[in-house]
Amino acid sequence: MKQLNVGMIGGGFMGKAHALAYAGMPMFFWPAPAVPHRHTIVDVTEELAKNAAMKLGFDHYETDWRKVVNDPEIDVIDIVTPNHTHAEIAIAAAKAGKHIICEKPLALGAEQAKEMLDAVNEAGVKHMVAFNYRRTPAVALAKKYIEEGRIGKILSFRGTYLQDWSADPESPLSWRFQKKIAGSGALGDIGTHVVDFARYLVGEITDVNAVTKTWIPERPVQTGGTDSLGNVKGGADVPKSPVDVDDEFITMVKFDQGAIGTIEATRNAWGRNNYLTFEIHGEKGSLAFNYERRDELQVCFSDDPGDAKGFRTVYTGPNHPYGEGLWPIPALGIGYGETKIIETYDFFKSITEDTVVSPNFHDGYKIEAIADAILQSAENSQWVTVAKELS
Ligand code: NAI
Ligand code: SOE
Repeated sequence: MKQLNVGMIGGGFMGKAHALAYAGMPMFFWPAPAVPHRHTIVDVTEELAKNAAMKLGFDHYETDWRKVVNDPEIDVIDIVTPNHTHAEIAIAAAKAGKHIICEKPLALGAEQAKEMLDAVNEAGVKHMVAFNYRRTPAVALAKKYIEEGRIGKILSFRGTYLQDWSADPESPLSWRFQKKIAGSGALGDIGTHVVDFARYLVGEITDVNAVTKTWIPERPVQTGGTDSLGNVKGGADVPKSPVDVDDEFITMVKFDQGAIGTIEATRNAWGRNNYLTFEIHGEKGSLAFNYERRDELQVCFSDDPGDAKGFRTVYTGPNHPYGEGLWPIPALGIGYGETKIIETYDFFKSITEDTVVSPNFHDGYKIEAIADAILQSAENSQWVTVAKELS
């Protein structure tokens, strides 16, 4: 069985999720396309890197990502660092001939994302951007129904991503609230997951008309680089600094095939946790999904008997996408980890079978262009057409 050596850059929340996926993927999908080997992990200090290596099962650790990117033993570079570092690491990794999986959002904006896309294309390496939620089996099932024409021509898409971890003004100013590190706020951090759903399920977004809001203009400065996602609060004695990104956005969208829709995201919605949803209406039926009930797809077909018409629940399991690798009875329940395991499986398959995997840097670039258009639209209070050459 082929083994691929992974060099992971960053040992925080996503470091843990991706390491779990490397360990778990062959247990779920056997024979695995290749066995991921956790070779080297990088973090910014010796202490962080050493701890991450022990905790996440890597053989080696480093504090300089450049050494790992240029290590001939490494096959795959996994970028799980804050957003402002993605481009430099990915471009260097492409030049070194490594296959790359990079966390979302791909970059700080479309211009930077294009440089990353050019670098991987020039190098001929495999590339993926980690919008893992589309690999939830219920979301992949929605895609299957749409491709089979089960809901007919799509009329509309409504997508939300609502969380509440930053609703408290004492939730600190981590890297996610700083434009120079994050690029944007709720838009880049969570709204892009919905944009990925919209493009995956419906088609290309051509026009946007948006509003953005920053509800909490300053926050206590967080100590340390890792974002505690509001689980550690600032105190009255902690100095505050300005937030220069959006807390919330809502946009209308138009799609290339004629559908219309809305996309919104906020991290200030008390009571909402990982409320990542879509509802799609077609000429012959509707589909609805909420990640907080991730084993379920709500379906309604126009030819359902009149006395049984209404949404009903399909619980995903062995008969559905990725069912062969997951649990043997519907509704045993998958978690966040399984979405990352499936992502790893598809990425490794693209490497060993030499195929194109999606979402890749091209998708990441298009999503950045849509995010840029959303910010521009909000600033100018008008419809903005996403650059034509991207479609
Ligand atoms: P985090 O704050 O938990 O961890 C980031 C880690 O990277 C920290 O340990 C930090 O010390 C390290 N780091 C920073 N600069 C570095 C450098 N130059 N070299 C090596 N290590 C460095 O952040 P988290 O939540 O893991 O986010 C990382 C990326 O993953 C972000 O782009 C974020 O948007 C994305 N993300 C994606 C999720 C998804 O569902 N797909 C979920 C959470 C985050
Ligand atoms: C914080 O909003 C966060 O960790 C995002 O960065 C992820 O992309 C999302 O999936 C979960 O929430």
